[in-house]
Amino acid sequence: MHPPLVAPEAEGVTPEQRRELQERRLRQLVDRLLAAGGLQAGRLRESGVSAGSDVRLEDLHRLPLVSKQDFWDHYPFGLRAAAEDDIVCVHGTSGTMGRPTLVPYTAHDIEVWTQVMARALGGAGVTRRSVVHCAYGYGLFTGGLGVHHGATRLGATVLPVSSGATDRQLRLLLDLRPDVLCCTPSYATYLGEALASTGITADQLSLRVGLFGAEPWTEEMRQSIEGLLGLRALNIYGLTEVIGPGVACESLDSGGLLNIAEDHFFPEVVGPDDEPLPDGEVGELVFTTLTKSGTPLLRYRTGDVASLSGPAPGSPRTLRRMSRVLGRTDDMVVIRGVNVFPSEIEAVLLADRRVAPHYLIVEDRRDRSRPELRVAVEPRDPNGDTELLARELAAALLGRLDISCIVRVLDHVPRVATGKAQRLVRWEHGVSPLPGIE
Ligand code: DLL
Repeated sequence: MHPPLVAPEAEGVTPEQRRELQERRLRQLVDRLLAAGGLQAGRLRESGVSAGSDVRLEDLHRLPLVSKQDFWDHYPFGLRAAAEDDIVCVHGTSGTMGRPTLVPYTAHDIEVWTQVMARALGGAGVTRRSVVHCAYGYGLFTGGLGVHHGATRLGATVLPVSSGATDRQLRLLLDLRPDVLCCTPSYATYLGEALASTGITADQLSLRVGLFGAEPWTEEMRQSIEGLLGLRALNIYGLTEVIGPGVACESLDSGGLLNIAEDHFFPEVVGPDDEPLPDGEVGELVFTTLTKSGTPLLRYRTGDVASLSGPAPGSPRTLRRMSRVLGRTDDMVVIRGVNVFPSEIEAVLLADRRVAPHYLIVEDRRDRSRPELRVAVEPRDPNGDTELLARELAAALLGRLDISCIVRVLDHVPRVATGKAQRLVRWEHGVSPLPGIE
């Protein structure tokens, strides 16, 4: 089933037509950056570019990169390229390291964001008849308002519930019968379990589809959420620096990969030496914001690890696609020489039906000469054989990751009711981050 395109002139053109548009937009972007002066203009000039006409799409990989560190070094608004009077709002993220990254938007940027979010929702089958329960946080975080902009553009009814107050969320899910749910995958799990604990089953709800993102999740988590809530769970990706949610999103017909809004956000994947990687190879995602004006970015390195692919065969959507985010370049844990992504651990844990979808990974570096990975899980059945479960999970982790982990089965692993789930903590000294994990 192919949900209709919201913007056929953008989503459905031939790759050649799109490439022409991308190149034209890239040249305009370079001219905008050069005219604005500042950090990116300086780097462009240093690399020998003095006008947009110097640049071709196929040479993009030779141009300088920009990173989160550049946002921090030029805090708060050093990467702004538009006049102050043209800024209409600011969004931000606490980021993975707890430091804020602030991004000023122009009215034009909000329009781009609204369009790409309308496309993302449309690909999930959302129409003007839909009721969208939006439980992403509203505020500096882009989740709530991003979904809101896109859903209103489609003419759907939005319930701007924001995050938290779970009892009220359940009430609204039952009384207002939304067919679309948007929130983080960890909050979807939390909502699903809260429902189950009140004796309500998924078939008493009217949910049909959910757009879940803002944090890493796995195929196993998808199955768990689909079972808990009785809907089709799709993955939506984005980041504040680039625009917010809507940079890429699965559609009902995208074959498990995420369609990239590549007419606005040109994707690349680079390897450890920043060399460009071909489709299918896993590396760091880099985006160029072809049309943004408030904080345009040439080759922004996201820190997110994924691979690129061509368009979904047989789909009217001709956009290139990306895999789900497999990890971050900066949350990759290197334990005794082995690179481990938390998502791989999640896949092993949630593949075991005895494990509830709540866990915490502790990177224990108290003894620097012998770092350990400790994994706390919660059993679905508190009366099951927890020792056997711990042993079997440790064996499965060893089989998949090639390193030994210490698995602890605990009565309760803390849940996330607001914000993004933090599933990896580092323990270098002091008290244990979770009693029972020692
Ligand atoms: O999380 C934007 C967003 C809101 C995306 C709602 C999807 C839904 P930031 O707060 O700036 O923006 O965080 C961006 O979150 O670099 C990824 O590391 C991570 N992330 C976002 N979506 C996904 C996803 C929003 N679907 C950072 N899978 C990104 C894995 C994701 N990680």
